[in-house]
Amino acid sequence: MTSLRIERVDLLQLQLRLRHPFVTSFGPQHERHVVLVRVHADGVDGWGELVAGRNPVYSEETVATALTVIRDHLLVLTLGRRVDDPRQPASWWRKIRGNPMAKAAVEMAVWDAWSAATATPLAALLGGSRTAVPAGVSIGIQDSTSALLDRVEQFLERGYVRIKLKIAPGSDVTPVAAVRERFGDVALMADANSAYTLDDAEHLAQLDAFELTMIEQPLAHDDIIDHASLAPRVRTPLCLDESVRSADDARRALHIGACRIINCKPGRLGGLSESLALHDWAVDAGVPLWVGGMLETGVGRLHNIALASLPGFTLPGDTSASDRYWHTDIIEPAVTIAADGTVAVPTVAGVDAVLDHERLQSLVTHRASFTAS
Ligand code: OSB
Ligand code: MG
Repeated sequence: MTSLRIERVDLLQLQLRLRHPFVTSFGPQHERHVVLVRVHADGVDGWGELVAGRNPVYSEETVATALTVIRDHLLVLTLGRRVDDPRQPASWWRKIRGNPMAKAAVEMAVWDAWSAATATPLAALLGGSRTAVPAGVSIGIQDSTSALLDRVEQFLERGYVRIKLKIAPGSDVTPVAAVRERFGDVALMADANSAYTLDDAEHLAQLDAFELTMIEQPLAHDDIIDHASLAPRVRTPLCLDESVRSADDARRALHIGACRIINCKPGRLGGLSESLALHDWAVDAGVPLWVGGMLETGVGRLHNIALASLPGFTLPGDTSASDRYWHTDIIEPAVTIAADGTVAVPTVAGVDAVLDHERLQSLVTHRASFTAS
């Protein structure tokens, strides 16, 4: 039986420019401040990626708060301990409230170390069976409808099978109508990132004309009650992202009719263990699920794709290729789209084997190491 002692944790910070600015209802984003977590345990290295932003706009977590929580609270409960099941770290940290992205960054590194130590691909460890998952893409708000149509066309040409459009007041019905009109019955959805209120119910109902598979998180980031009031006023299914932070949150949201679909992001849920709990609940409850993204580098991207191989992820997610955001990824080979519009589920056991270590070293701006005393 495998057992790993967590001997050292390294935090590596890097700053990466996006190929194109990514514009959402939060505003434009030009770069990502990435923190990679390396867990060194019994001779193997496992990697995790912090998905918190520089600014607390998607959730209250930031790179700075997550670094503090990891250093001062998670690592003291982690270093020197033995893992004989990668579900354990999440339980060690249960008394630490919130801070799911900080937890996920470390927890996913432990899963990845487990994958390397047992020579088992992460997808297999998690119970995934698919060998490829559909490629979906999230498209930011563009300056004009013609720019948006060009962008959608490029992604469809590259093979993406589902298009998600970011919307916000002033950029919603018109661009969605234009994309539907131009590209026929392409699988289409919209993500509002909390930009509306219940007063906008009639306006949002105008989107019903375009047969979207869902509207993601139209209302407040921490709300389910108003979403439950909105749901019967629109025909389009609602999906929750920001306001579901645990499998229990999902159960409560479904119970009151706040959503019909859930976006599963391991960073928002505190890691892969909670993602599995959400997955298993969703399968039981018959709730469609998909894997979201947070503009990950190859590290988090491979983890997300492995997760998406589970049977309960019944809808295409924001599982895009490396070149969606990066000129050069920090993994080699990068994630690419196959001719059939899918991305391959990684068969490698541990991200370390595909990390471009040289390139990574050249990008790191700050590093810190913590060892078991
Ligand atoms: O709401 O799903 C979101 C990116 C950053 C923060 C929040 C979200 C997103 C995306 C992009 O939509 C998903 C991706 O392509 O990684
Ligand atoms: Mg979202």
